Amino acid sequence: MAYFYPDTAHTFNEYLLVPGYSSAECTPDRVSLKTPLVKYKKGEEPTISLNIPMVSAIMQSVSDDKMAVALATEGGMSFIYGSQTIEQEAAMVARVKDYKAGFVESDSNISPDMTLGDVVELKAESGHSTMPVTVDGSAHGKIVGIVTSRDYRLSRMSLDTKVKDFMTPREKLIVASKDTTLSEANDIIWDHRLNALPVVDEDDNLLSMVFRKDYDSHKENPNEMLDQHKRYMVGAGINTRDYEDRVPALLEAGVDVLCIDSSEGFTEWQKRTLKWIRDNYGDSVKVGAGNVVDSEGFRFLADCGADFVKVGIGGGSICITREQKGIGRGQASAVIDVAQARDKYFEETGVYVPVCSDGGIVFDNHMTLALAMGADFLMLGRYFARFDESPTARVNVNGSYMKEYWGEGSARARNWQRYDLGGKKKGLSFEEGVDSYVPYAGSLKENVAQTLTKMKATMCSCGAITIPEFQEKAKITLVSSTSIVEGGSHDVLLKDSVSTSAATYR
Ligand code: MZP
Repeated sequence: MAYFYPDTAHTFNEYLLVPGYSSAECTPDRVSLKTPLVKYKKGEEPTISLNIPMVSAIMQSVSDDKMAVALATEGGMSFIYGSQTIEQEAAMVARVKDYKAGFVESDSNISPDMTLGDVVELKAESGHSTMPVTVDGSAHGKIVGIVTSRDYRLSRMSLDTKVKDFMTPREKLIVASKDTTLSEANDIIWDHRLNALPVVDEDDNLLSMVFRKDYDSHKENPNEMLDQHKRYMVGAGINTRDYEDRVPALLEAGVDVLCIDSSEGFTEWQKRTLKWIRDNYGDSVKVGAGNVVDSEGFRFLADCGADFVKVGIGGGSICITREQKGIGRGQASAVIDVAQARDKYFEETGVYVPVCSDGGIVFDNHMTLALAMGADFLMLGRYFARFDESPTARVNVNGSYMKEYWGEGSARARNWQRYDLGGKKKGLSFEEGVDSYVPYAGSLKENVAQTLTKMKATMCSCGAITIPEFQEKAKITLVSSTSIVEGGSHDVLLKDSVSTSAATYR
């Protein structure tokens, strides 16, 4: 007879945290959100810890190199999507590893034969007043000068004046060579009182620009996830089919952590993939596995050698697996069960295998709840898809800005490897995800800062200033459906809605 779970499966929305005693030391500025990313032995430190407990989902519409740089800057990590060719994925990883913070590709470039009128137009379009002049007007052409607003006087000059007649020419420019570090570049900027420093190769081709205004912002990122060579850290998704080719290519590109991306991780295919990695690289290559939703699945993957285990089936915002196949489990119940299995495993073996709660986070407070329930970190798709840095188009839908967001199991992504589990290539026979819009929310930096402020405030309300302490002290209660209603504003007329209907009435 089938096994019946004794308890109903619950989602995050059905729980609340009950505040605990907060001492005077318990203040948000003292809260550390550092959390292990990969397994470690009792008494040892994990080789990789995240500075904030957030990673971005292994999805086409979420994690490319741009997202990876933005998130690593804030202390989290992206997992570049694996549903692309090995070469494309490795190239994205390489771009993150090659990214030099503070060195930006110039996006406002002109050629010497363009006119002052062109400069004015470009400035209005891009908002940039510093424009490198290259022979062909491209971002990497041979540099022949630079134009800043100090080079022209609109009231005295004709808009037909050629750029070459008023630019600061190459012989008067201070430039840096390609091996210059950011701190050396900043010294040059300060010593010569520059606003911008072009970086060029040995043939004088423009590589990037370093701007004075970026100097301070770089210093403002104390949480940056950097490897020992001060490069941003990045993860990447792999599948259970082409790992013998994909893994070496990603490692060659400099990837820091891998993760088997699959809708179901409790499979022989994952065991084989993990075994192949351990046989070929020992423990030097870090690889997470998943997804599972119960203790049995966790133990299986931990025994197979996973460096972390990802939890969640069917809870993703774009996921219709539960409708299509009738499988899954309420995300909160899954996290609670797996986190308990992780603690038991730690007691028995002395090995701590971090748990990642993947999917189903709707509100910021769900993230805090997931941590309280035992998750070490969170994988988020919808949350990050809304930001400027996600790879998808921003579109205007009925007067509101939206970003596109589609599931890996949608016909658009066609990531059949994620859903067929393993074996012979079968192709996507039915969809398990949808193609959708999410409300555009602006920059990652501002949104993440806001979320973390709330997270830290909640932790303080529960008397904790570290994630392990929070997990130890958190008191969590299930809530009835009426108390969920009580949790929002109720029995009042919101001013926004009143003025809207008043306006409609008029
Ligand atoms: P969410 O943060 O948008 O709620 O969920 C993101 C997670 O949903 C991903 O990390 C992945 O585990 C899962 N996912 C991605 N695509 C699909 C799908 O098409 C999906 N069904 O379930």
